Amino acid sequence: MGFTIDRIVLRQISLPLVHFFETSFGRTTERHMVIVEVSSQGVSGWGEVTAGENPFYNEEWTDSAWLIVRNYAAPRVLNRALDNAGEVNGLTGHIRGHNMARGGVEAAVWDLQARLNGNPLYKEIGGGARKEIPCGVSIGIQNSVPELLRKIQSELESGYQRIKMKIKPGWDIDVIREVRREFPSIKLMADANSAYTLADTDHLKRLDEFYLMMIEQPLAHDEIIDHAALQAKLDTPICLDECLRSAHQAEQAIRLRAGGIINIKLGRVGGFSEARRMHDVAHKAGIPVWCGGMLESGIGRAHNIALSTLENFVLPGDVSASKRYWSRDIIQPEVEVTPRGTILVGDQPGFGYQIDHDFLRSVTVRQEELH
Ligand code: OSB
Ligand code: MG
Repeated sequence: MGFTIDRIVLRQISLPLVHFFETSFGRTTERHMVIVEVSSQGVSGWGEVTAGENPFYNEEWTDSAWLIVRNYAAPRVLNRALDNAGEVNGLTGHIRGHNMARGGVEAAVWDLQARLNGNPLYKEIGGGARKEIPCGVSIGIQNSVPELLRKIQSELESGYQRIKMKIKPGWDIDVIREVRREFPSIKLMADANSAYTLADTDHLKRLDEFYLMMIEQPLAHDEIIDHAALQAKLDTPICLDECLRSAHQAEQAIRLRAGGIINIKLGRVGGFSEARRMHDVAHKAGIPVWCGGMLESGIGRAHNIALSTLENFVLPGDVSASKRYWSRDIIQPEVEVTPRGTILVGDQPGFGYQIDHDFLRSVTVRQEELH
């Protein structure tokens, strides 16, 4: 059954992180994200734009996302008769780049469709291969090695199934050696967020000694070919993040053997339709995938949980409990993780959690309604 979106509300919210998050491109202490509410005859669907506060992970940031959603993506779906949320990707497809802004709108429309149909979101997108999502954590660069070791210890005690640590030149080999000495048998991986070049090949080769599950995006954010050259030299599998923005790029990377694993992020690829296509391409090629995170609020987190129920999301992802990020989340109940390091997938219509409207209002720093 089709539907028409008759109202879109954009909100920019601000949420302080309980602990700063540092990557090779910088430190984040407070998130500013754009939340998209799309409504049809009084029923609302919700989406989150996962862009950061600065254009450092990719070209997008909160302010660019606001303008792209308001001036380009939202008007393309507003007051248009839709047969299926799968049409949104094409309707905004002529916008160059800005996948996170497009994806925030697209995800909201999927959530709306799920609610209108009375289905859980995971079912609407063709997921449901598992009712329990295996969870890992992404741990940022810390002020000291002992602090990192303490954090890893505490996440393992919470039950998380794998540890990802951020690395950069100067915080890599020696730090990983300490981690491996302390935790010789954990599932461990490293994420460089594009901090190296092919000239660092010999240096990165030394990581093989630590039998990591994978090294994520060691080379440039827009580079596939160099990753293929590096992968040929490394035993450690390369996992691609930043450089894969579409299913087609994933196909090219697989053909070139640029990596053995793919991190799929809903925002980076522009929403569920493309995420599903990327998942299918990898699945067909025997490449496992996992769901990445962008320090999302509960809304984006709930979407990630739905995405993680697709069949080929076989590795623990970066989707973890709300309380690791926020002293209070904008959804209820908050996302919780079981002692065995999993998230249970609910069967309520839509993304499966309630919006905490009072709290949402209190963290909203700008709002605009489109008709
Ligand atoms: O590269 O996966 C990344 C956070 C911000 C930007 C990029 C990345 C990350 C994470 C955090 O690793 C994942 C999370 O806990 O949400
Ligand atoms: Mg990454």
